[in-house]
Amino acid sequence: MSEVTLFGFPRSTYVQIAGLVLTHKDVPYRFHDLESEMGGPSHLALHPFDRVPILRHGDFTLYETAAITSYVDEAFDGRKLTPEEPQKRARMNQWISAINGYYYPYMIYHVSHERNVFPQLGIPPDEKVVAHAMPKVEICLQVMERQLSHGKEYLLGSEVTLADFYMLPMIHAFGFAPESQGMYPNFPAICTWREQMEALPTVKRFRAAQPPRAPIEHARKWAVSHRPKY
Ligand SMILES: N[C@@H](CCC(=O)N[C@@H](CS)C(=O)NCC(=O)O)C(=O)O
Repeated sequence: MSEVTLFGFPRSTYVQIAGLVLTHKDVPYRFHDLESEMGGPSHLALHPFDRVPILRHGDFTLYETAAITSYVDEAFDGRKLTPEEPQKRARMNQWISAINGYYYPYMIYHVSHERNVFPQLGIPPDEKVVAHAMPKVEICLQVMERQLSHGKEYLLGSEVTLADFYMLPMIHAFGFAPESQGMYPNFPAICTWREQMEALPTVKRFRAAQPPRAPIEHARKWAVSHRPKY
């Protein structure tokens, strides 16, 4: 098999999605930590929009998590994470789009960055950013709770799909914000889903391979380059 390399920095939620999917599909891969290269020429040569993750498979290089996860699911053996049935597949894609459009921006880009990423670098949080995001986070969690109620094991029912591996890093990272402690217990179906996800051999293997949570040094520049303002 041609060599597979995942490029990114370990705490990135999107890099974790790609890592979880590679792990679930049992694809051996090498992780190239871009932390010291972020925004520099070697990174921009891989991703012209200055983001992560990037996947390399042999001489094929790909960026954007949706493209990467679909490729990994199709190109490698193992149980499919994409439903065959068009309506189920559409529902999975609806979840992925909602995660990109609402869950990531409010839970991670707004709250996690202000509560965890910036304070760990000595940058005080902007409470206005958090206050603006929290009602939207509440809606995100309500919608997810409704989807999982009636005993659904995973977002689409009894089968784990790409949508679950998209969601897990969001729920995990927001879990480090103090706001989550008051909120998560109000969403019992989400708590059960999270426990089930964390108990999957894939997730255990992935977590065991992760380095300790270190501050994201290159995020110092986010405070000036792309911090929301209210
Ligand atoms: N549309 C991209 C979004 C990826 C993304 O926003 N990644 C974040 C990390 S979670 C990033 O690269 N941020 C810029 C940086 O770290 O400087 C995808 O789906 O892959």
